[in-house]
Amino acid sequence: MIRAFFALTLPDTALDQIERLQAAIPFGRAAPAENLHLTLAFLGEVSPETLEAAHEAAETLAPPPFALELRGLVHLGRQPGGVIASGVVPEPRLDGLAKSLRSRLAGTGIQLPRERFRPHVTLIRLRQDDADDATLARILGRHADFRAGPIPVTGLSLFRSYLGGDSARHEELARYSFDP
Ligand code: 3AM
Repeated sequence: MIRAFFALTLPDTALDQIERLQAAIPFGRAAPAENLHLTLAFLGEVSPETLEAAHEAAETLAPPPFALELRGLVHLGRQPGGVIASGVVPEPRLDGLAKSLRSRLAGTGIQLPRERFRPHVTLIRLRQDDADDATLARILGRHADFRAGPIPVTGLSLFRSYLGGDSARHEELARYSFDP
């Protein structure tokens, strides 16, 4: 089985802005630049046949190119633990892209996790004893004005995720470019 997900990748300018922010947060494990992405749809563990069906579904997407901006920080998951992620300035074309992708995947019979789409970029992974509530709230507040972008969305990628060790390793299996 193959653990896979669809995501947007980030340009170097945004990666640099993120790296500076990560360096300013004194706890947790910073996600390495090659792992930074915005997940559109998590497939879970799928067979090679299902992966191929997902690949074919993604090839039919043709949204107009648009741009995103990251804004602010949020804590996701249960505290203690969870992750610090950046939020995304609301963008209907991003929601539309995630919806089209997910409905095409569902059309091939792929069962996706039920959670609604909550755009974010995971920046820091927290261990249980990394930060108490007050420390976390202080850090989120201190960096509330964090911005990164613009992030041109000219395509999306299919990633394989290898778990194990301290952080997952991601391998880009395919890239789908949107024609202008
Ligand atoms: O790094 P982010 O948060 O964008 O959270 C996981 C990660 O996204 C998400 O898939 C991405 C690659 O691992 N993910 C992992 N397990 C998940 C699940 N059961 C999940 N998303 C939804 N349901």
